[in-house]
Amino acid sequence: TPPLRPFQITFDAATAVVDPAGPVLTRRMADLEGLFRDQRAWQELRGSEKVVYSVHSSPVPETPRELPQSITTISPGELSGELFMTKGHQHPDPQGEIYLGLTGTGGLLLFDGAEHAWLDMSPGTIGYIPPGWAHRSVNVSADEPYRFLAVYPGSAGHDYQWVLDHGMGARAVRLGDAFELVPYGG
Ligand code: M6P
Ligand code: ZN
Repeated sequence: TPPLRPFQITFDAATAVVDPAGPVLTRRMADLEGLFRDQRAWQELRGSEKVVYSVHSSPVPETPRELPQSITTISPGELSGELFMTKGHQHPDPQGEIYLGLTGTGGLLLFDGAEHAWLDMSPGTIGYIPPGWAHRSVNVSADEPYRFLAVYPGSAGHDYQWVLDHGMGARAVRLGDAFELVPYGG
């Protein structure tokens, strides 16, 4: 592929439309196997058409030295109290990443294998993901989508098995009008 020329990308924070557009990924319950605490409830809903989150990318490719971007939109919702979330991943090549909150309210859960951290995210917040920290996003609102822009090194990669093997250190669970973080196993 030829080197990229400088170009402008516009996005609409209200709709997640990226122009020019790259790949769009849609994740439903069936794509989130082994991640929710209540596996019985997950089994019952695994055939659901409901979109848990979608990822709209720009055309910048995931190749070394490039800086791809994507806008992720997480629907409001929960499974047995556990808030809708992304799969979460670790970068096989440990490199950092930044998230910028666009709409709604969410959280960025990070885990380095020993310690977890939680960053509240809302429009205008930059969440910094240091190298070596697995990361998952959560929508903490009961009625509004949570949307954020991600910028990451094109050679970082996505390791999803790491999260299945190590967990994320904590889970975000609805508590009345708010939420609480509970131990990953609990
Ligand atoms: C952000 C970025 C992407 C990631 C997406 C969804 O947009 O971190 O690289 O793919 O969130 O998260 P996940 O890959 O964990 O499902
Ligand atoms: Zn990442």
